[in-house]
Amino acid sequence: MSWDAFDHRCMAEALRLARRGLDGTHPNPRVGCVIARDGRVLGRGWHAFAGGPHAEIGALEEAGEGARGATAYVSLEPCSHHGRTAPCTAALIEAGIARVVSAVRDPNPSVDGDGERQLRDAGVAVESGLMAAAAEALNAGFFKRMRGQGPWVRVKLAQSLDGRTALASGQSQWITGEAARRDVQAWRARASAVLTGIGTVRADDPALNVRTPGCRRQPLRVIADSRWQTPPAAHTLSLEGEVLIAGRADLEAPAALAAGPAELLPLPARGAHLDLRALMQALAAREVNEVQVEAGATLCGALLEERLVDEILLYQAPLLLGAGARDAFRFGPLASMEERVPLQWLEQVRVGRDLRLRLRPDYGDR
Ligand code: AOF
Ligand code: ZN
Repeated sequence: MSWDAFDHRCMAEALRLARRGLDGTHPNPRVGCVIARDGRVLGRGWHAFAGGPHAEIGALEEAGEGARGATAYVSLEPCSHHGRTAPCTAALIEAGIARVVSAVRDPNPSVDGDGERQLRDAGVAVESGLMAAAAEALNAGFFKRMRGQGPWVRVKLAQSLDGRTALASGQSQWITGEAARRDVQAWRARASAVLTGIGTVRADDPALNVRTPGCRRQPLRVIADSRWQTPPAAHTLSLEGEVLIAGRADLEAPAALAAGPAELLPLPARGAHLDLRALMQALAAREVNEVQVEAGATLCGALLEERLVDEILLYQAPLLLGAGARDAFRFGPLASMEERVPLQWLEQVRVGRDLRLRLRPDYGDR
């Protein structure tokens, strides 16, 4: 398939529109749509929240009669099923769209190529694959979950230049500056769930909610708490939004916790801890696309060892914390350099006085 510069511009615009749904569409993907004809954009749309209209519908509405004979650029294959809303394929056909260019096939088993098929059967020219990598990266969690591989796990860290995340006392406020802390809120907001460990709950009593103005959805807050030790008075339990406490099924949760606002999730044990794969499966079953982990070295290290980490969101502060301060990941010790965990750089940007580094563990087939 060959696409010209205008095709690329339109798809880039559809992807920009899709990003407007970054923190709103859970559990749906972020999708954008541009309708254009003769080198002119006639309609723009995006999916804002689950249950709301799909991207194509808004763009068709804006284009009106202009949609007849036009091209629709969609950052995801148009849906062909009746979900919370009617199929977009029917709306595109009805409006007289002549050509659909989509970035990537919808991995949802209820669509998965059926959208393209329906459009073709109705005589619409269908092209797929334009800017596919960018479209998939925007919905990495949705794609991973729909492929049955669980949610996308992003570990957020704030560390000193010597790789420390807190003093030995646990004191960690603040390693990074205000701009970085605001940025963390934005990444939290786009996650379906925020995961922490009981160690962090006991040491920091974190809120774990999203406090950006205008925030419409609180991610599910999850506490990995093998022994059901979450204090019933923990701050996060008193805030708006759902809380899930995951503990060992072979241990009984105290009555005070069971009577509280949090839902309890008993899981199989793995040694003295939780089976973290079972936890991720349980989250995927709740339609969690992206999990943001904000935890201490024990949980982060265990996730890394289980090869469950998809991405590290690292805020690197220009300061040193010295001997005895806490590590970011507790695992190992490694017997040889063969066992080291290689990471790939995804991004490096300055955020205020700190650096934001995004990395992806490259587990290879070690
Ligand atoms: C599109 N355009 O903008 C989106 C799509 O329950 P529903 O009706 O909202 O459908 C959700 C499914 O539709 C979702 O799992 C994904 O397969 C697709 N999302 N499709 O054509 C959109 N958001
Ligand atoms: Zn749709």
